[in-house]
Amino acid sequence: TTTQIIQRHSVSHAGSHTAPHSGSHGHGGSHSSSGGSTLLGYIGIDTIIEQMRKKTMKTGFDFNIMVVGHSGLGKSTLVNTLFKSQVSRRSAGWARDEKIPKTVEIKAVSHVIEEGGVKMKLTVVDTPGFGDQINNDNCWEPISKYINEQYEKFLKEEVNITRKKRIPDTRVHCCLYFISPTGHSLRQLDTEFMKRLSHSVNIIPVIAKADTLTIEERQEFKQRVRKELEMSGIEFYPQKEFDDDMEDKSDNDKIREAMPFAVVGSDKEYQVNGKRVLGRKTAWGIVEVENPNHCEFAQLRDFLIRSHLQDLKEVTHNIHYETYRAKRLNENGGLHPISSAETQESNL
Ligand SMILES: Nc1nc2c(ncn2[C@@H]2O[C@H](COP(=O)(O)OP(=O)(O)O)[C@@H](O)[C@H]2O)c(=O)[nH]1
Ligand SMILES: [Mg+2]
Repeated sequence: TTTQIIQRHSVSHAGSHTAPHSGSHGHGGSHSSSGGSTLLGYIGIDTIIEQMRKKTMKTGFDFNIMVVGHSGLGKSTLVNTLFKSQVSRRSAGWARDEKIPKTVEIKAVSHVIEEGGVKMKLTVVDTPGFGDQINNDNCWEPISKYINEQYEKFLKEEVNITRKKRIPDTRVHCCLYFISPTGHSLRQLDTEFMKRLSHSVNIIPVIAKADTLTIEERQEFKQRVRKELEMSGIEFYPQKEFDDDMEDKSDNDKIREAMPFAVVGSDKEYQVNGKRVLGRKTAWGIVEVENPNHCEFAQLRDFLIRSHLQDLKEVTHNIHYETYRAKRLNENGGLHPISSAETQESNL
């Protein structure tokens, strides 16, 4: 990480005339050891990381996940699992034994989760049973509408003459699509939905209720689903075309080969080997939701939160939102801002 350096420990780095906010060099143990460049001494470019860290700590960030799929596939349960698992075990105020009601409308639930001083507002958008009607022809429409409404809200804030310093972000950063664990193939509705929405949102397919398949069936099914998605030309997240470099590509290839993650959800805790774990109790034992030998929930969670959260947000902003924005501004006949009266009206 060091630049071309002559090791000079006494460099009096730019600390004195950096940001007007005082104390910005309090943390910077890193710069004194990195020395200075040959001609200029230490400039302090590397402190941008620390500066960004501080900003993020102060403002926090939004992260929005949506779940979609046939009713009864365990969407609401998985939402609870996410909130109850390591992601949020420490967050207070989560009612322990709430019964999950049948979801009847698109509903967003938010929790602010704090870890290491960083606040994340995690919102999960639960959608009602999708494909429950006899005629499912247009059942992706309300979901597509919701996704676009969030883009529209963001756009209106952006083109407003008096802009907020920080626009609240309700855009859907990823859409978990639940595939029924039939062991056969995707249904037409699945491919139809993913095809239609894959260009407006990051779609992450998952195999629901994976505990109903044997290990072998699971592997076979995963392979078949991947093949079918490929044949239908469906690009799920992480999309190959957005891999930035070879390192990205090789990391993402591994993930793509492991997808769709076969997950199990539960909001009940059991005692296993002296530890409390989230699990499903069956006549032959407990399926531990967060145990990587039992299912791929932990992998999915780590993928969403630990490795790809920032990228999900960036792809949403730079690709999906950008596409929406370009289309809208074209329709609007150029860049003239939408009047504030109009904005207010539509916010009602
Ligand atoms: N076997 C199994 N059952 C599950 C799983 N997740 C949820 N269920 C059960 O499936 C039923 C429907 O769950 P729910 O979360 O309401 O599904 P939703 O309609 O997709 O929101 C409930 O009885 C859950 O307890 C799972 O991973 N495996
Ligand atoms: Mg539900």
